[in-house]
Amino acid sequence: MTVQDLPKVELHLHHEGAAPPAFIRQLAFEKKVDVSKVFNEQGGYAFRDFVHFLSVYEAATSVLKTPEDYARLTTAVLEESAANGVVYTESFISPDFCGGGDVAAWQEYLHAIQEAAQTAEAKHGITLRGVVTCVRHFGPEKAKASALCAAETAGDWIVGFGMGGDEGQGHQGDFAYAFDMAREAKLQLTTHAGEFGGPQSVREALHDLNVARIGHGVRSIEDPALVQELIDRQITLEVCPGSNVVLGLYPNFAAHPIKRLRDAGVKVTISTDDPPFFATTMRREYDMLHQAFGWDAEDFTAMNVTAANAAFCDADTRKAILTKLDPAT
Ligand code: MCF
Ligand code: ZN
Repeated sequence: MTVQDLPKVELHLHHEGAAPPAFIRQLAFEKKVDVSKVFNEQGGYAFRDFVHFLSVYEAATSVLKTPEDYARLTTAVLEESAANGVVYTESFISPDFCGGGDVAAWQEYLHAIQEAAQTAEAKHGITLRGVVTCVRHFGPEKAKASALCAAETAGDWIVGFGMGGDEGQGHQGDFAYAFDMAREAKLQLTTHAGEFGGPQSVREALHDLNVARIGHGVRSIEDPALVQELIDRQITLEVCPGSNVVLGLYPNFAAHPIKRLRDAGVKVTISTDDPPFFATTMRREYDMLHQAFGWDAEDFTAMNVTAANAAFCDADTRKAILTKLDPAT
């Protein structure tokens, strides 16, 4: 058995960002939407840089128009994740794309997604939970509408609230109202920081939003006092090495700070972010990390246990995941 075959926990996956290109092309064909600008000549997603990636993401997402489309997307995404050995995943789902921030419409999308997830769980043994995610460059008002959708549907399945998008726009604290609403609804919190925003954005995430996890967070390595704060506060980083390499943060896996963060004592976990956009899969991430750092099955299992312990799910679900990671427990 290679490290690629291990059962895996993935905490950072954008629902639309995991859409196989062929799936988006098929929906575009059915709905007569022109998505030619979204793809390169090889049929993969085409983007020049981070800001262009965000607009290509939104253009690809524009073909997803109904709850039924999201049910089909969920089936396609979970089939791919299960084929990569993922046993538990939390995906980022945005009311902005699923009903435009309207609570009743959001509930319909959510119902369709959950139903597809239930079928996938029965078929492939993969468990999905949802993290409602606002989009930073859509601004604080839209984030409040997303937080209301999140609060109205919080429970065993919608387990968290988070934020992605362009870190160049505004500050984490501009979204404190939305995060406070989500916290009051007993949702657990994460936000993208320390990717393009640098260490200061991680400090803002910790101090202004009081999140338990950070999406990426890798640029914390540039600030030793911040690394110590992550350790002291037991913050878990949702690290997506392949995404960081493709978006140009680091030239290759060997230069990625995930090992230095882990060696320092920070809780790190491994995810793909938007796998087809970054030409990656969970199996490939494990393979590349094994090659770059020599990590073995024991290392990866330890990081999967860290991920299971940082998952936003309930205690019974967590226990079931931990058993899958190590049947001896
Ligand atoms: O993690 C990557 C890169 N950094 C920031 N944001 C995103 C990433 N992938 C998707 N996103 C954002 C993007 O703005 O999340 C939103 C997209 O619109 C979707 S959340 C369901
Ligand atoms: Zn992300």
